[in-house]
Amino acid sequence: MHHWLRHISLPSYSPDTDVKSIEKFFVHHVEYTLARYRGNINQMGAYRALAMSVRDRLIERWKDTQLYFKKNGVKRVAYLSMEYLIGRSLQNAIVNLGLEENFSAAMKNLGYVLEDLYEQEADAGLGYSGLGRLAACFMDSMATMDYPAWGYGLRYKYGMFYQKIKNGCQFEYPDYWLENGNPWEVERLDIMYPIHFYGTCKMEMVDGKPHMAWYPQQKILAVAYDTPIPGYLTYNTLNLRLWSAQPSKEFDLDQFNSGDLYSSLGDRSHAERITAVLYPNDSSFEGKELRLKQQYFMVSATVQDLLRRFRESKRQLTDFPELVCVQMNDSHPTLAAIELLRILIDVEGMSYDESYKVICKSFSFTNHVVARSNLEKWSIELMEKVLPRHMHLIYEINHHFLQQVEKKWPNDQGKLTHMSIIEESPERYVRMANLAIVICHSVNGVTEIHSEMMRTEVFPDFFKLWPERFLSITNGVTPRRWMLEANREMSDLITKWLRTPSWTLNLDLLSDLARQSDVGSLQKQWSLAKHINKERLAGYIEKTLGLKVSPESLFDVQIKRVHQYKRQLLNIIYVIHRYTTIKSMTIEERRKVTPRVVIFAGKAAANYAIAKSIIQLINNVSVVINNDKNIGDLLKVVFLPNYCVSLAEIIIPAADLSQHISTAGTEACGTSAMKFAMNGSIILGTMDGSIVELSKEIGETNVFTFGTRAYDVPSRRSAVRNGEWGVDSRFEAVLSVIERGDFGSHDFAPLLNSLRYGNDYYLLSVDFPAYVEVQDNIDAAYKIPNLWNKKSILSTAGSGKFSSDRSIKQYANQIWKIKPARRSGPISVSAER
Ligand code: GPK
Repeated sequence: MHHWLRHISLPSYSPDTDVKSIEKFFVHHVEYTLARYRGNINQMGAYRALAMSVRDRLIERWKDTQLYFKKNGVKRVAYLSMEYLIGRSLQNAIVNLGLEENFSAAMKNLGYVLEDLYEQEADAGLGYSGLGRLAACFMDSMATMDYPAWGYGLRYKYGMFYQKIKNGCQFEYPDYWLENGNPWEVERLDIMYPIHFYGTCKMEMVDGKPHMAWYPQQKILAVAYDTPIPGYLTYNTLNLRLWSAQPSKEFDLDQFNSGDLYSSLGDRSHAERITAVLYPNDSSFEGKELRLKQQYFMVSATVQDLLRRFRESKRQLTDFPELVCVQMNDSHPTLAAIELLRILIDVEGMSYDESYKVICKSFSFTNHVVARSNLEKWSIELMEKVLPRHMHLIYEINHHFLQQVEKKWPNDQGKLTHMSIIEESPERYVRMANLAIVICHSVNGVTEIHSEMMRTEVFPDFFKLWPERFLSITNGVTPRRWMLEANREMSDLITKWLRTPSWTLNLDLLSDLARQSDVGSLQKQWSLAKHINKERLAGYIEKTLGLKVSPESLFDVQIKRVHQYKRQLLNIIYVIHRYTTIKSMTIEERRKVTPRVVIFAGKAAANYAIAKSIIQLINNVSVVINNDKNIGDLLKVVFLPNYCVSLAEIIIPAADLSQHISTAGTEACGTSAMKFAMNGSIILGTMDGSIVELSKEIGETNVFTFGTRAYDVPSRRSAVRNGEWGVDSRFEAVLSVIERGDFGSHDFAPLLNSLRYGNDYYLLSVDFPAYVEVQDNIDAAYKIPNLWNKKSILSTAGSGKFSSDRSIKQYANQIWKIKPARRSGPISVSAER
């Protein structure tokens, strides 16, 4: 059969890329894939036909790339993440293929506007926040730089919830992103693995040797859904394999035969529930059984897939680390290592020591957590119930590990208690980060300051035991999506002034803009580009909220998850202060005020009451200020609902100023600041996470930083706790107008109490005076266009380091030890196969 297939050629299906061919493919998909008439196709239909035409071009490259990796026997990395915050794919695919011009012309010939069709696509929101977006940027960079890599994750039916604001309050709605189909995935019913849960373990004798056998109780199938990830201007196209849960037939049949049809259908939905919905949980940890099953489901399917592919090489399993390495995005996929250990020992019959060596050589771990209390830990009771055999193995690993600790620090009970993988009291838990550090050859933080905190505060004893394991790799973002696609105006300018388009592949070239930052004509064109982006955002604000804002005002933006540590509350408290100050001014004084539009967007976890009341406060304040005729354009407050990747792409290019004001020492990195800087937005931030490195690159005088430094946080916290910190009267005045009900009758008492009576853990009251002062400096700087434009250009010029290409190169060289494997362009069908 295979033999005969070889001789079939596909003349009409070799996807040419000229305008006429694109038109033909589009019409073909309208008629044959969508089964519609060409005269009668709406925007959504046109989007789908267009996406299919793009997909055809990706699929060929994608298959060729996989074959190329296989034939060359290259070492690969598997990137494991519970989240991928992809956003939209159509524009990204067309741009990465280098075909935006041709597609645009073809669509125009057929009566469509390409950009309008982009807007039809639903975001793939399979992640909650930074960690998930990082995984998506990393996939783009791995593909672009031709690294042999695979992404693995879960195909959630419902992504990050849809946020609506009613009367100022956040409501969460399910995000059924697959409603109009997903043209970017290929369902692979041929790639399916059984995943087992629950049951018991028994010690048995096999060939005269004791052997632990697991008799699981539940079996669910993992089906692969593959998404091609195109590299930018390379033929290479990677695979993101997302697993979806499906009931196993055998399991259903038992009940079906016993006549109980309905409960067999019940099992079906029970199985499917595993990949039904993304846990909307960031930074703080919630130990639910379904989440544990999601994690194991993802890693077990992935490890089986890695082994299947490895076996094709016909090499011994002890060689596994020479062909495969596994990067774990946070501790969530740590059970992957335990699953591999289990298979090597229980199924392959390898010894514990040999198997353990294999996993240590293969696995590495990225930590994204700062506060020790947010580290992931699973109740042992739950682990023993859901994954009894894995729990045994974890005990065994811990036993060997504690012997090493004992050897290094004899009779040090404190060290044993601290470092143990098992937490004994008050309840028994598995500490996943400890487990990950023990079994991995490398563990990295995501900025310099975060990595330093890992060495000194989060895992100091592990650092003393294995200093060589600890690395720092600063996060990055992809300049393709965040500059080239989101900000065409500015990208064209950069290409013009750098006299080369190659900065999109070598972001360090941006530094040459610094030299030209004083040039008048550049400044003029630069601010014009910003203005066009601001008009676009103003249009979006008017369309969404019915509110008119002036693009002449300073656009001041804070967009990120709503969290106490990120301090949106400090921002809105300052806005209230600014409002009352303007109100008390004479007309003469008001003329000197810099008009501002303060823009917020972000979601709060559904069960995070304080964060939700911060959203309520922002919205209530916006109602009062925006309707105050007395204030007009001097101050506007905007909360844009349903923050997501595609919304960020509109907001970021339009920002004059962006705020990253977490309490120092609480944000591991914060990747949005990198996107803002690349887009010429000036940073207002605390010396935390990425801001420390951004201000070094951009120059301290070109960013606005303020507030308590990380090393002073503990002493100031204790001063606040003990009532020794004198609170600024302006701060207190704002709290009392909120209390008085000037911003609605909502009960803001819990929010206000979180700032009073020594409760101000995030030091808002402490940092407030410095924040007011730096805001004054910003107002003054905005009044001098030359100065402001120069800072804006220098922000972009200094952001070259923050390309995810640089991050991925570091991972590849320092951790994965893999090399690019670039497949050259198409080879004729007969030559290849
Ligand atoms: C950190 F611990 C976590 C988490 O569960 N989810 C998540 O998105 C974020 N993060 C950090 O909060 C950010 O500072 C960081 O930039 C991002 O991960 C990527 O490293």
